[in-house]
Amino acid sequence: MPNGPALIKWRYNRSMETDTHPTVHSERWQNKVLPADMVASYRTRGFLHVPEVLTPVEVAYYRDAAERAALSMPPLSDRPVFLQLVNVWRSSDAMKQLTLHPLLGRLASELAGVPLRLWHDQILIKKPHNSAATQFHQDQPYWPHDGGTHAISAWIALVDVPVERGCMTFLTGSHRFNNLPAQDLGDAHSLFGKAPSMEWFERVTIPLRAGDCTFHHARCAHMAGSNETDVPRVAHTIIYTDADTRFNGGNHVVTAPLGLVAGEVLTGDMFPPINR
Ligand SMILES: O=C(O)CCC(=O)C(=O)O
Repeated sequence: MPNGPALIKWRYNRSMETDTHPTVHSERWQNKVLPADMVASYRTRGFLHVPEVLTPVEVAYYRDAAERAALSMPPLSDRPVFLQLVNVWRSSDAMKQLTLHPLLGRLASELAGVPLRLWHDQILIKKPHNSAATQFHQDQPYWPHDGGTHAISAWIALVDVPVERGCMTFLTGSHRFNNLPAQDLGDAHSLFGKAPSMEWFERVTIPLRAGDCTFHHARCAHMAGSNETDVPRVAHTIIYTDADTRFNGGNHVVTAPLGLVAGEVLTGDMFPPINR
């Protein structure tokens, strides 16, 4: 599908747009470690809502950059659940600033509690009136990793994401389930067929204001609803993994072109360490 015309129809009122990279970060979290109860909640439940990680000026700047990336980059997939762009930071200087954002990296490191490196990023756009939900799944089974037991994703809302626009729902405690086979995120029964007890786990749905984010553990099962609104749901995700994660030889779009050998640590320009 040609991205251009479809996306141009969605363009926003850019009254807050700035062409200059915003250097002022959210005051709410500057020079402040995450409170111990938030860290404990993440480790017990497998996910956490962190409000106001981006300022309104940052949101406008990165939303514009994400839209421009969607117009210019070939998507990895444009399937019913979402339009997916992978490793946007490698082609967009503006999005690189978000993917390597020091505040997000620091918060992720505090939650994981171990040194991290970048695994990859993604822009995930659910088009208006898209009836397809992203069904429950864990992320880790998709990845060619040995180790990486603390891998964590930041899911950043670049528009307001109420329930009706496709916010995320998490299954509390599901991050303790290891070694499940990959689940089909187009099939509502896939996860529960592989882990029947999870059907009865607490489900926590978290609407986000633009600039808020959720963090989730790579094995925390999650889904995102359909987008019933007139506005595209634009989210950016930054995926971090343990700094000592090794490549296991599996197939993945990020590692396929790199000629890695099974057993080697994911390192180098593609997987920069995150400074805490
Ligand atoms: O945004 C979505 O639709 C799903 C996101 C997701 O599965 C993830 O960030 O791991």
